[in-house]
Amino acid sequence: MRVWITRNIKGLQDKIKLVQIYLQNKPDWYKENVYPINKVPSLEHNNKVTGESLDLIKYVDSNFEGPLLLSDDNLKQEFVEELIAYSDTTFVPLVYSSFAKDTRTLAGAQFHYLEKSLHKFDDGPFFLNQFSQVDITYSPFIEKFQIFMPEGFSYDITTGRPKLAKWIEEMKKLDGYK
Ligand SMILES: N[C@@H](CCC(=O)N[C@@H](CS)C(=O)NCC(=O)O)C(=O)O
Repeated sequence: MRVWITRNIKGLQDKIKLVQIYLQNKPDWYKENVYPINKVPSLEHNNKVTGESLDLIKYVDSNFEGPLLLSDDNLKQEFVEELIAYSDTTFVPLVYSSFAKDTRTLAGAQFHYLEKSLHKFDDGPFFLNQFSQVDITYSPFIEKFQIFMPEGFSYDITTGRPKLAKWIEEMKKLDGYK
């Protein structure tokens, strides 16, 4: 979803073709001829196959046309890199593991971190003032947690977090994301 959104937001629907892989029944050709790691996503471009969603967001952003999804301000770009790294090392695993423990406290700390980060450059609904790679990085996870956590744990991730609520609302307005 991260790479798919990147492709759509950059208007690359005609340049990058989607190939659906059923994860419960992966075709042999995918592992044998495309991506031996046998996970999604992967992208075949210039006779080379690249994997890892976070690497691919950056790869698609810098190797294809369309609006650049990073900042030319060094301080902001540093913040972007920090937040992107945080997603897979900390945010996602800690929210998942919170489902088996003290969900409100442990997951709450992670959503609080996002709320605080959304306040850092207080000039737009996104993490930076313009839409960027960070928004893409978190979006597939937040959208699922937002639906699942009220059902599973009576926990609304946006309560007391106006920035996060606004971010979700603004994301839903983007065609490339929808
Ligand atoms: N760190 C990798 C994770 C890739 C990954 O685990 N993909 C999952 C789907 S989200 C997958 O292909 N699962 C199928 C499997 O492991 O058989 C990334 O971000 O691209």
